Amino acid sequence: MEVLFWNKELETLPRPKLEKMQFQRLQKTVDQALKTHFYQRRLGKAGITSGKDICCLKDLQKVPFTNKDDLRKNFPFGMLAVDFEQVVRLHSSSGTTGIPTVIYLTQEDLNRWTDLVARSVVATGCTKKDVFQNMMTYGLFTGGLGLHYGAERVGMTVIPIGGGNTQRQVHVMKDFKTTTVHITPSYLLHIHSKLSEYNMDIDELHLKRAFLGAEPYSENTRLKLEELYGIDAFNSYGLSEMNGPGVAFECIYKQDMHVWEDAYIVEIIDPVTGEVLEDGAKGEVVFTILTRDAMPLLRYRTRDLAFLHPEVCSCGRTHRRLSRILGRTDDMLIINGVNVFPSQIEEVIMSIPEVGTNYQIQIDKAGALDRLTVKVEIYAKMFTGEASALDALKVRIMEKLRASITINPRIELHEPGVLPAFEGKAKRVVDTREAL
Ligand code: DLL
Repeated sequence: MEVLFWNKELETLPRPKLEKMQFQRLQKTVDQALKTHFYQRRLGKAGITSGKDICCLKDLQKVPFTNKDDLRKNFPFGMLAVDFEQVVRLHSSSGTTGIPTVIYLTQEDLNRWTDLVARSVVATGCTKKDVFQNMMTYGLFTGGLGLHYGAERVGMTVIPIGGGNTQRQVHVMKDFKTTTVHITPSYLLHIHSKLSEYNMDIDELHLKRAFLGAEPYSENTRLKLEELYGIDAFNSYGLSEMNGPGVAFECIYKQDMHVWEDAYIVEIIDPVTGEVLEDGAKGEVVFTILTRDAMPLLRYRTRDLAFLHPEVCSCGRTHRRLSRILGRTDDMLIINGVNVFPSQIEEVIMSIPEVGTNYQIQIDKAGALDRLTVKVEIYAKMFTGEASALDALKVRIMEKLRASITINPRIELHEPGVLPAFEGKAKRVVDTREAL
């Protein structure tokens, strides 16, 4: 396998040099953050009034955490560190509560982000010969424009189609011989279930790779998609607060995602105590962005759970790798007292060959007790055989799930196309307990 680099020097910088660069950038970032009232107060309380108060990288631990609530409370301009006229772009998200958060970028910030995305796509083997169909939503969501500019900078042929209109997506893929797609894993699964309806065969497409991200998914889902399409699927992680995609990306070895550490300091903390954990230990991911003037964010708590690989990657990059996101501090379900992560359920059902491309997790009340139902679509051919085969499959799914999550779920088998499908981020869990 040929390892390609966008900026070999930066990507393979020896760790001592990389850490020196981080330290210098951290001091500057703290000074920049101190231009906002928010950080003047927050850092002032911790005795930090200048970047010079940070004397080594470890001193970052003196800096208090920032969280989503801080962004909401200071909406819209409370965390802006430059004159508004210097801002050339903003992105915004309206989380589940509907209170928006906003991220600002100067022209320089945008250039730096674009470069990180260019670096990410080249790490997967992309060159200007590739045709890139960007099937993420454009607009305030960062998935569309973020990848768009990075792929253009590499010189790839960009098709800015955005999300939705599945039939057209498939035709465009065929007509322009798309080699690379950027898409949520749930939407790529859904598209596969539609191919026969559009009389399209996978062999008519020229797909080589997919960048999958923006939502949690299991390793088994990746493997399934790689097999269904005959492609390499690369995990891509990011969040609007840290610009968007291009924070961490897999290289051709697909052994988890390099965090671009010249631009981000990543820490893994104990989500309860806030203590910083060693590499290899699972905890909450915390980022400090080092290359954004318009809106510096220090020690931002993502609520995503993962771990860092201490070992060096075969590609030669020195930037540490972040594991797949294993769950979120706020997505754990408590079902009759047992803790269950949706990711555990997905990992199991996607390992069962008869299971198709969509599923849903439902929790409701049956009397005083919680009831977990896992609804899965299975391939149509299963419904033409013996009813007893369906019963046996139900039992097999139930037993495999029970072995993983320790409780008995009800299993519903559905034909393809019955469960709600998603063109952007999927909503897999329907929990109606509180509504009762
Ligand atoms: O989803 C940015 C992005 C766009 C990443 C396109 C990758 C590709 P937000 O809408 O702010 O930004 O959502 C960020 O999505 O904290 C994770 O919980 C989740 N997430 C993003 N990528 C992954 C991934 C974008 N590869 C939130 N695996 C994050 C698991 C992911 N979860």
